[in-house]
Order: sequence, then C-alpha cells, then structure tokens
Amino acid sequence: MKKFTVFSGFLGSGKTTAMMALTQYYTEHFAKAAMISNDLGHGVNLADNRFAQLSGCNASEMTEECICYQNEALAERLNSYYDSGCELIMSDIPGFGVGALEHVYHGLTAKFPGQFELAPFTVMTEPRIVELLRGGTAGDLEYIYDTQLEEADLIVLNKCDLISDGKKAEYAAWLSEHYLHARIICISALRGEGMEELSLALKNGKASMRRPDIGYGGNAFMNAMGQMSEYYLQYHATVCCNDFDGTAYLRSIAEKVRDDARDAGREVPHLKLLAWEPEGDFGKVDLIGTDRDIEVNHDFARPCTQIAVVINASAVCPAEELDSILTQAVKGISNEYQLELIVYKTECFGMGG
Ligand SMILES: Nc1nc2c(ncn2[C@@H]2O[C@H](COP(=O)(O)OP(=O)(O)OP(=O)(O)O)[C@@H](O)[C@H]2O)c(=O)[nH]1
Ligand SMILES: [Mg+2]
Repeated sequence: MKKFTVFSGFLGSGKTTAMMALTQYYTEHFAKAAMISNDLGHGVNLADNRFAQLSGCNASEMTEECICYQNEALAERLNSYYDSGCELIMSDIPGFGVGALEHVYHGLTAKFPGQFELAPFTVMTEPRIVELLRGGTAGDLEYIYDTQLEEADLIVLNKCDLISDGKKAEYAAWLSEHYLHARIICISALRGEGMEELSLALKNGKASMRRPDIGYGGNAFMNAMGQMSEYYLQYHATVCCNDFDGTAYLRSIAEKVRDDARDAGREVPHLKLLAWEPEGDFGKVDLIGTDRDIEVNHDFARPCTQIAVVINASAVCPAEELDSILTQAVKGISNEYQLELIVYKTECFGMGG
C-alpha cells in the first residue's frame, strides 16, 4: 500500500504532535510510517522536523514554500519513502494555509495518475477554534479556520484532554452539522489517545477528491493572509557557566515575546523554540497565544555548554514589528544568560506579498 495524507489545520492545533504520535503508533501496529514537516523558511532546520527527529520519529522536512507548489519534489520524496518500506506517509502544510486539497491532492493526481493512494484529507482543529467559530468571534482569521475545515474529509478534534466528555460530544456534533462532508474523530495527540481510530481511518479510508469553492485568492483570503508574518532564526550559543538551564532560557525568551507582543496588541498563534546539545539532549518550548501559559514540551535532562537553537514564529503582526520583538527578546535574554551567539540564519517576511 502507498498511502499519503495531508494534515492541514491552524497554527498550534497539534498537527506536528499528532503526526509524531501517529508515525510511531502506525509503525508499531500496522506498517512503517513517516512524516514530513512543511514550512516556508528558506534552508533547512525547521523546529518541527528537528523536534520530531530528536524524539525518534521517522521524519524529514520540505522547506522554501508550501508543498502545494512542489508536486514533483513531493512525489520524489514519497517514492523514496515507499522504496524504503513505508506504507503511510503524512505531511502537514503551513498552519495558516488553505487550498492543499486542490493543489496537492488534485495536483498529484493530475501529474502522477494512479501512483499514490490518497487517504482522507485530514484537518486538525482544537476546542479553542471551535469556540471561536461557534461564537462568531474569530475576526479576520475566520476565513482560514473555516476554509481549512471546509476542505476536510476527516476532521480531527484534538486536545480533547482539555475538555469534558460533554463538551467533546457538543463540539463534535457542531462540527458534523457545519462540515457535512467530513467524518469527525476526537483525539488527544499529546496523550496518544485516539491513535487506533485515526490509523484505521487513514488506512482504510479514501480521499473524496471534492472540489469545494474556497475563494482562493479572493478578498477574504488576501485579507487573512495579509495579517500573517513568519519568522525563522537559527544560531549557536556558547555558555559561560556550567549550571546553564537550557529549558529555562527558552522559556524566558518565550515569556518576553509573549509579553512584548501582548503589550503591542499583536497575536502570536505559534512560537516554537528548540535547542539541542551535541549529544542529543534537548529542550522544546511553545507559545500558542499571548493569553496562554508557556508550554514546555521537552526538558533538558542536564546543564549544557554548547547549544544549537532554532526559533520559528507565526504571528498576526507586520513583519518588521515581529522581527524587532523576536530579535530584542533573543538578544536581551541571551545577554542575561551571558551567552555568546553565532547567528546562522535569520528571516522574517509577511504573507501579504
Ligand atoms: N493539551 C494538549 N496539548 C496539545 C495536544 N496536541 C498538541 N498540543 C500542544 O499544542 C502546541 C502546538 O502543537 P503542535 O503540534 O506544534 O501544533 P502544529 O499544528 O504543528 O502547529 P504549527 O506547526 O505552528 O502549524 C504544543 O505545545 C503541543 O504540546 C493535545 O492533544 N493536548
Ligand atoms: Mg507543526
């Protein structure tokens, strides 16, 4: 079997966490699986991909642009995974992206007819997004939240560990009433719950290949995309003292970004901070909104002396302002920790063009 599925869904909804859990679960229970992280930064080292690899997942990345516009490179990557014995491959798309149903599923089918078995087009969502959509309070980003779900054959309501069973049933019912073509599955990717149902839905299910009109490139699309900016930073840090706590350092940067963005009236749907040392010990910290607590997703086991750091952010903020908030936070906190930095790559751009 040569199954492929796209995982769409908004920033921070849990695509990477779910792909990591599913890659491992599927490999243990069904057949070898692999995951691809896709984002827009130029060059290598997405935080998502490094995190998945450091966690032991069969993972790789595709960068530069959405896989929507890389049908040939994607087909080549899929074939090399199938040649190595994989039977299920999943790739995400950038978290504010829409249109992958047309660009990836229909694109691959038109260019490589019969080569790939497309599993249901999968869209991750979470309780907070359902609440915003239900309440009509999603603002300018409503187009993205709603359109992503419109494209779904399979909607995965993630983070069910955060809500009661009653709420879970209520949200699932709301989703199935509003997105009539989609099947709904409830999971907690973080706890690994729901992986069997999700595995079977992808293994046995088929893409509908629907072509919903999503107004791609229209006013609502341009307005939503025009608000978003992306930030990518990679550096190496040398530590002065032998009690350096890498996780506390990442957390301090995340707190400063959160506070500065909130004071400026900006929103940061996802900031990822990952650091690792030469022997493979690592720390991972996430911020998924300026009204949220910082989430530590992996803790350094020991103090370290040399670290590589990757920071990726997606924000509802003009690019120059996001660049300045992030640059100041990294500089200021690194000074406090007396780190010496060698910066390899820094990039910040708005999605409005
Ligand atoms: N409570 C809870 N948190 C979760 C769950 N799944 C993911 N998270 C957390 O949500 C945050 C974002 O998860 P990711 O998997 O990185 O989200 P993503 O959709 O890949 O985000 P982008 O790459 O920015 O599009 C992380 O801090 C995760 O630990 C879950 O099932 N329950
Ligand atoms: Mg991700």
